[in-house]
Amino acid sequence: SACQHRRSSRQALRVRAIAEAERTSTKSGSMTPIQKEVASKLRYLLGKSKDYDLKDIYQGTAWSVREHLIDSFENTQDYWTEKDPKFVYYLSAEFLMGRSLLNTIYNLGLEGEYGKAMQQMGYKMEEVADQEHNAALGNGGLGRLAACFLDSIATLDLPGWGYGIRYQYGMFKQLIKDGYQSEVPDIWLTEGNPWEVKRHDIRFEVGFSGKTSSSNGKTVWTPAEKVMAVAYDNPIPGYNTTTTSNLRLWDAEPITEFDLEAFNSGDYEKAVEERERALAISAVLYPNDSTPEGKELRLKQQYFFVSASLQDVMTRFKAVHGDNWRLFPEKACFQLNDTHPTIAVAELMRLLVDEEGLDWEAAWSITTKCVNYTNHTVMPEALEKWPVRVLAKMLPRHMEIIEIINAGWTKFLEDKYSGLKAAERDQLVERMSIIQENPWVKDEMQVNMAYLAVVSSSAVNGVAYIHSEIVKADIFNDFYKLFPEKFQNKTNGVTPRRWLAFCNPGLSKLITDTLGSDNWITDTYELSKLAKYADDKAFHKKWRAVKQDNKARLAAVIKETFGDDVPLNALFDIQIKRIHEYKRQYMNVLSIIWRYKQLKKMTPEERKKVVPRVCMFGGKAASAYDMAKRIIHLAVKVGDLINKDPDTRDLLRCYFLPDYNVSLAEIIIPASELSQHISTAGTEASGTSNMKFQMNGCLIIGTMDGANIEIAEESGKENMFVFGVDADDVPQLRKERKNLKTDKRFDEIMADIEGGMFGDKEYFKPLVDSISNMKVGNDWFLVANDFASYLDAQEEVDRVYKDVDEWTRRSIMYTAGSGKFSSDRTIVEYAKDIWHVQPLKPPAL
Ligand code: 9GP
Repeated sequence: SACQHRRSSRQALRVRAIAEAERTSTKSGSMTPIQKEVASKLRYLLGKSKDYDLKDIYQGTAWSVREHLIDSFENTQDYWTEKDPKFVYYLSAEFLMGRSLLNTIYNLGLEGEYGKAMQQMGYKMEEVADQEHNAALGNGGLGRLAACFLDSIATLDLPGWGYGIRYQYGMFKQLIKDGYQSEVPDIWLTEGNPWEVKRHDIRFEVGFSGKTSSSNGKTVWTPAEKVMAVAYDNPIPGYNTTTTSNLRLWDAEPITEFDLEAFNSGDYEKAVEERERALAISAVLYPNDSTPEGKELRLKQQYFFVSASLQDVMTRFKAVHGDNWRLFPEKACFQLNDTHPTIAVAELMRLLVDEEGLDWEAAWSITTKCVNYTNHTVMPEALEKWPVRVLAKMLPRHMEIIEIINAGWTKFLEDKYSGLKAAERDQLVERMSIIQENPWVKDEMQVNMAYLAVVSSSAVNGVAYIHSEIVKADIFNDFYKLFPEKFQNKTNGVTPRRWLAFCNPGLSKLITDTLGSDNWITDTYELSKLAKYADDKAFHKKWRAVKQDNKARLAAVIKETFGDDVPLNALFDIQIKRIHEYKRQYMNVLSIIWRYKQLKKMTPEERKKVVPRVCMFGGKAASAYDMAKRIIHLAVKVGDLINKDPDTRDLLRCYFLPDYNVSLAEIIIPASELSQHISTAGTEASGTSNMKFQMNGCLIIGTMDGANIEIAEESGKENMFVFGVDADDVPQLRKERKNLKTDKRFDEIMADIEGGMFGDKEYFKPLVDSISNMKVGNDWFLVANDFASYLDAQEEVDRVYKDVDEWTRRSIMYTAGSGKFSSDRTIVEYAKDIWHVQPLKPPAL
């Protein structure tokens, strides 16, 4: 296109300009030290002394930043090794890091130097940063939380590392073709990754299947298959501190690269078979969120990274403390991020008993002191259960260990409840047993991983107040009654660095100028001082100007994606998150349809009074989640109709932004005015984007669910658009749903979709049936129950938006009330109440 052409010729001009500047400045010695570093990387690493494009500039810059990062990393790790403090190890199958360049530059305080160097070279830092691939080793909230936690752990100088898998392919890239989602592999490593360091010498064997035997009272496991786990370190810089921590990710490699014998005998396939099998383990992230698939490969991945991580930690411990294993809990603790790493419990027992020769009781005492578990969901399908058959085949020794743990556990329960009637006791023991019958598959026993985690952990926590209450009252109630002291709440948080300071430079500057310092970046409670300005008209003006600039930045993305100009006076209304029935994007689409129908009926005079809206969706559906994919299609088709309609297009738009990811969120969130967090009460464990929106002064329409409740407490419930049934009422309402007299507006919209207003009648039928035809679906997430009050809340949104002062006042109150939701606060609580780790700041370099 002409636009592209202009861009590339502009770029060519600039490339010539740098080459020229470099030539003359090298002579005159006027290149800044950073500029020299970048030029040197371009020349000696990428072999480019001329004709670089923007991608090359990114690479040169990133490789140069990496050197600063590694200096800080080594300094930290050496210091920690010398001091030997207690460490926390965050075991997680997902780390959704996003891009690293700007974050690293800012965290290390190098923005001045790099900014200047980029400027001299004729580039803007943002456009260079834009070249980086997103590291998408996570699905959504759970993986992004792990990334925010690492940032806070480093910023707070806490000795702690993350451990996970270096997936070859991360979260799939989402394409929207003819309005349908399609998935394309995320190829993110082909251009090299400046943010990792391969540790050729740090490698551990991980075995699978085979058999166990016993000799001299010791159990010996002889795996039939082995792979090598090789470490890749990803340094994690803290903000404004000397600490650079570590995320160690494991890559699977074959033990023998190539079977020469097979090759020589002409069997090429066999020659590479071991290699293929090994590579498959760390090949791909399972693209599920709250609905994991029970695939064997997934269990293999879980065991693979957990085993390598434990062996790694234990090797370091042994190098200093020999076999003084009693000291281990004073030096290490493990946080299980959801049930995915729970096999760690059996692996730690195996390593201590079989490999280190401890007796069972001693090993159990150590294990239970070291392990803690965070639950992130109440969705029963996401609480992993592995068939005994699968576990016994893939990890025979671990299955034996789980059986011994369960035998001890059920014996304990029988003794504890010996006073109960036999039938009642048996029922209770069966209910709480780690190994249970699968109610859906005849004669299949399964291991309930969440129960294994609860039984083996020192602490179990939920991720928002209401969620932790549900954990105690519902999903682990029997366990809670036995060990109330084990259960805690740790309300999630997000890093204010990435999610306010760096992604919203305009607001960040305004806040710093207003408060007279940037201390809020590490002490977000300072933001509460903004409340003083909530009614200050001069401040309002500046606040709104920042939002307007950010809206223009998002509008440019829409223009580039859809070719549409969106009205900048419209209310920017956002729902970005994984597509799931419980999150109710569907309900949002229905309300957009209703809005459209109303607009169509209005006279031109009436339309003049309407608040224009641009509604935006973003999010991926798990590849096998059929209903979620239908919801995406409906959102797209509704947009297709509305966005073209000359009667309404100035007043209403609907866009489904493809391939939602971290860096897109960094543009969307600062530009948002209203964001939707509308899950059925009691279903969203916490949510974390709600916190990011709040920090960026975006108003929330939401249910009393997850962290929304605490956000309302901090920023004022009266400033939020709250609607919908309460969590306590949900079970009863579900039972009564069949008899509900549905709202007329709801019925009308159902009939419209069914009647083909958006085309694809057949495709949308299951969607319509799921919430309105009680013979087919049961409206489990109570869309119909909440629809009327949702529309009321939406009307209230329009009313308040017209009152510019009131809207701005509320917006300021959101940011002012967001102090609690820094992940620094969350991590301080984990460190104090669960991990018992202390800050240890390395000396300056
Ligand atoms: O669905 C929860 C989400 O509510 C929460 O904010 C996030 C981080 O705690 O975890 C999500 N859970 C999962 O993705 C799977 O358990």
